[in-house]
Amino acid sequence: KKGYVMRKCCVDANGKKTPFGRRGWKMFYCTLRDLVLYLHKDEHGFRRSQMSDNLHNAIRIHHALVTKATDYTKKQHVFRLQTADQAEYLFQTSDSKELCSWVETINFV
Ligand code: I3P
Repeated sequence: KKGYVMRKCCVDANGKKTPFGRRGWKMFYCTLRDLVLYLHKDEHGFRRSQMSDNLHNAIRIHHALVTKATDYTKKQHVFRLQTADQAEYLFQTSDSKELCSWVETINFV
């Protein structure tokens, strides 16, 4: 699965709250492949990058937990991703169909 999403970092991989200045929303082209969520500036990111660059901004979703972020009311169609290494992110999708699709796809792999 692929598509544009907005991402916000909430908790870093060490389990500590992401510091102010790095908590903003940012747009990414997101590609889910082999238990990894790759985040690129646009849809050409994969083609342009070396695999080492691809992994730089990637999130491993093995043993991750994905839920609709119904408690986050500032934006619509948002899901929460909690990784095995205790990082936490919010992702805003374009509509409710996309939201369900991302949540189901990530939970299914
Ligand atoms: C953050 C940015 C986020 C905001 C966050 C700010 O600032 O304004 O949009 O989250 O608030 O810290 P910065 O870009 O300087 O990191 P919301 O959109 O959810 O309000 P937060 O610290 O309450 O998460």
